[in-house]
Amino acid sequence: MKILVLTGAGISAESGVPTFRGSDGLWEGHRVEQVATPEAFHQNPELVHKFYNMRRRKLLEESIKPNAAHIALAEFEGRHQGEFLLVTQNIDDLHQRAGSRNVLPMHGELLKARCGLTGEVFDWRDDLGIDTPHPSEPDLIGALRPHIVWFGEMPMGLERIASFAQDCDLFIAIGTSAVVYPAAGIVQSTPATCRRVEINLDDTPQSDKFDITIRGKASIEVPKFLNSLATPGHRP
Ligand code: BV8
Repeated sequence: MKILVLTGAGISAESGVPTFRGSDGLWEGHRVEQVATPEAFHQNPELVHKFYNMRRRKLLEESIKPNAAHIALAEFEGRHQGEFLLVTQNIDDLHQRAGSRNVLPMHGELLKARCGLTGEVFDWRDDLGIDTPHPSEPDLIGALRPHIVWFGEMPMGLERIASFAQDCDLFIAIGTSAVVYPAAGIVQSTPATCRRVEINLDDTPQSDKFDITIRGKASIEVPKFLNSLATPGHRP
């Protein structure tokens, strides 16, 4: 069985990482959609760096760790015989820390920085600023940006996602409000034969595209659902 999983901020909520729309999508009075854009970065790089520095520091706090949903996905992947791809919209590293291997962070990664000139990507756990020197060219100042896909920018791995989705047998969307495209449209690129399962606290604009909608917390419902798949002869 070829399985595609798509996760959003809701899977990390119980780990203490704030969601976007649960916090009404505001940050210090700014709409996230206004801060997470190349235009905002061009006009006010300090503000945008501050936004991501704050989130990077939070992610690196001792208390922030994978929850039962992240762990269940990693364990399921380890047991699964068929193809498995975990696409996440999240920029945290909780799936990776839980042990998931085939992770595709389609909106980038908070713990990485990218050189705006060369496109080089670096692991990055410190603050970033307009005065941050390039790791391999110290006299090149201010060339680094967060390795994040902003609104209006092309998400990562779209071709791989599309080709995986077109013949997958099971698609599971977990903890996403399904309002951001093209991520929200992935469900519609799965074949008619694919079983589509949505695990979320609330209904979403895409809920009617799913065969099964499970309402509840990811840390409870994801392990429960994945265990049900492990039951011999279970057809989701
Ligand atoms: C693109 C990184 C072109 C940044 C993110 C005008 C101008 C430009 C573009 C557009 C435009 N109008 C529309 C667009 C397209 C735009 C878009 O969709 N906008 C929306 C707002 C309408 N999309 C883009 O710009 C994308 N790029 O279109 O480029 C293109 C496209 C294709 C091909 C070529 C070119 C780029 C979008 C990526 C933006 N970057 N993140 C950062 O993180 O700072 S998006 C950001 O919001 C997150 O990464 C996340 O992906 C996204 C959605 O959030 P969710 O993950 O769903 O989280 P949310 O809080 O919304 O929902 C949480 C859900 O969990 C809720 O339903 C809740 O009920 C549930 N939940 C909560 N707790 C739990 C739970 N469920 C279970 N258990 C719990 N405990």
